[in-house]
Amino acid sequence: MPTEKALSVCSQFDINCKAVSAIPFGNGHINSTFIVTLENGELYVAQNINTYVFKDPEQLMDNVFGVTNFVAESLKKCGEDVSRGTLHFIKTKEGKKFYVDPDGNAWRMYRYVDKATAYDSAEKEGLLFEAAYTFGKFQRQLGDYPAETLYETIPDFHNTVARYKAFEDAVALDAAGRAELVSEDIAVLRKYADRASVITSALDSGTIPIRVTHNDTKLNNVLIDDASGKGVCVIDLDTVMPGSLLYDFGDSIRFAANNGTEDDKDLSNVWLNLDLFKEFADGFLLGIGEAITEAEKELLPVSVFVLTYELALRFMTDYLNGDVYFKTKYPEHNIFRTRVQIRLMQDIDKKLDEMKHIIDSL
Ligand code: GN1
Ligand code: MG
Repeated sequence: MPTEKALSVCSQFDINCKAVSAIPFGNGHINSTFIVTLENGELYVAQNINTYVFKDPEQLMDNVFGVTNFVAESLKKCGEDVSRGTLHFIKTKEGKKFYVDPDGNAWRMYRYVDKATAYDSAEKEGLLFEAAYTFGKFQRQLGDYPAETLYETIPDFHNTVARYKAFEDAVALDAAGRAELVSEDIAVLRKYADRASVITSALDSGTIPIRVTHNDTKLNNVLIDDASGKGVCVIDLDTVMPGSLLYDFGDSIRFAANNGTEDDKDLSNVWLNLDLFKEFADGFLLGIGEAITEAEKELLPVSVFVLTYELALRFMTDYLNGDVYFKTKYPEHNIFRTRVQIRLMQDIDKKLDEMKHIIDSL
């Protein structure tokens, strides 16, 4: 999305001052994000919503406003800093929650959170603990959220069984003619098919509860205060939906406790760092507070495996479909990402017992 476009849509929002510059920002794989500076020096974020991924921006933004207002109320009650403890979205001058430009692109704006950083890796001591605590706390803050009022912005988002089916469909369709090139990776993914249902069946049988969860708990979806190193707030709220605590836990670990990166070309870098696992688990459990059940606790280690497997399936599916979902920088990007997740899940599988011991020790 061109930068001039981001700048031009700002005048539609209720910000009372002219926007003078917009620059691309962040490393998200879905939406296009820009930092906007106003004439008076104030900073905002303008974001182009990816409507291929989020088919109904109206419902999406209803969720986002609902959740941010709810967290703001919860912060007020606890006497905490409302201005930084949640994102603040700005309505359009017409009072709408987003703006559709003449080309049909959907846009939203929120206040930039100053002096805080979203990290792509656990590069500072204590960072992971803070991030984990903030994600855990976010779930706690939404503990009483009326889940039935939330739209399912992406149906079956963390339904790993449905993700497996989509993967098989993509292999069968072979839309981009790539299946033969990656037949070995496909075979590896198939070997684990029976593991896809671990979380879905626990939810279906009522063994674990449905909660309002974030569902995209990458380390770079939480802001950390530059001065204090404390967690500030959770961002990227598009997938806040009814789900399982295990989704947020497993997805965080697969990203933040991977010794390598999500698109590492050197697979020998890719393994689960148990020290980071411990730091994250510690922060997350403290952030959640009393709420976690024994059955959920039991499944924490295996959730890391399932969420990693799920993302391997998703990257592979997108590779086979011709890179229509995730932003890619080169044609093999999604297959490199797939291989990282495969390598990581195989390492995780070997470390399930060690993870269990760590959880028990906390
Ligand atoms: C996407 O938007 P972003 O980059 O935070 C994706 C997540 C994946 C992640 C993998 C809505 O997250 O589910 O885990 O990429 N978000 C959506 O990096 O699909
Ligand atoms: Mg993001």
